[in-house]
Amino acid sequence: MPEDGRRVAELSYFFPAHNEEANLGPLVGEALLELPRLAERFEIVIVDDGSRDETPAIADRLAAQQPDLVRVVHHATNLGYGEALRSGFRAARFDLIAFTDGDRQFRVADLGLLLTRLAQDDLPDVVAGYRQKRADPPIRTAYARAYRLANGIFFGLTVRDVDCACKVFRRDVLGNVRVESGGAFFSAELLIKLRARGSRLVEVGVPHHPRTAGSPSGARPAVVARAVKDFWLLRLRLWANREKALRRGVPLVTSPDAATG
Ligand SMILES: Nc1nc2c(ncn2[C@@H]2O[C@H](COP(=O)(O)OP(=O)(O)O)[C@@H](O)[C@H]2O)c(=O)[nH]1
Ligand SMILES: [Mg+2]
Repeated sequence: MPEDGRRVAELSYFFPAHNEEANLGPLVGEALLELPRLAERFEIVIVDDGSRDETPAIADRLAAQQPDLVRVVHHATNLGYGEALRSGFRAARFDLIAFTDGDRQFRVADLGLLLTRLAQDDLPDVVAGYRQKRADPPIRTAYARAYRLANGIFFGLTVRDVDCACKVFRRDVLGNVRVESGGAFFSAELLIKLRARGSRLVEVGVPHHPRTAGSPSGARPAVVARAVKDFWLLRLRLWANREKALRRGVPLVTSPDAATG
């Protein structure tokens, strides 16, 4: 719960799930328990990214059990991590939008740390978590360090943990941001473009837990190759014509601001 004990009025929470059959039920159960402590009204959106295990059926069952609180977006085929986040943002209906991964490496209750920070006097637009101690194999930490360095050098992006999948956004800042990557570069591109639009982004440390079910795919060669391609595409487009590059694509959410932005 946010430290001052106050709940936010409304919160959309979503998570991407690709072959997460063992994590889905427990994560939705956790969210149904924790979100009422954080928000007066909330919704849970499961984004099934073309899973080939029992994820689609389990997701439908969970939504049928709680039709007012749980919804599902299915991708017919596997479109990638960024496309899964894009679908989550598009489906979200409330003014505050949060996501975590669907593999239970973050705790839903820890979104409270982010919401507490969001309510502080400087009124940030985005609160991004950073993993206090990353619970992944050392090779992933090494990759992440190199990636952070590259984002810093080529985009001036100085956040501690670009890919930390524990973030909260005010809806209105997302109405002006367009992200083109559909892969793992999505999170970096989103933060780069939010900064370019002058959004206030702050960071808060969050615990990170080892994956206990399912298998990670974030470092697969195809995933990394797609991210590298999207990284350079954005860099070249920004060099060629910065304003035009920022206007490419569709806004992440629809909002009154989007019409003018
Ligand atoms: N890697 C990957 N993850 C996906 C995809 N679509 C959805 N996800 C979800 O994204 C989250 C992070 O994936 P994971 O494989 O654990 O990546 P890691 O934490 O970076 O090792 C999980 O919730 C996945 O279920 C996809 O196409 N690729
Ligand atoms: Mg993971």
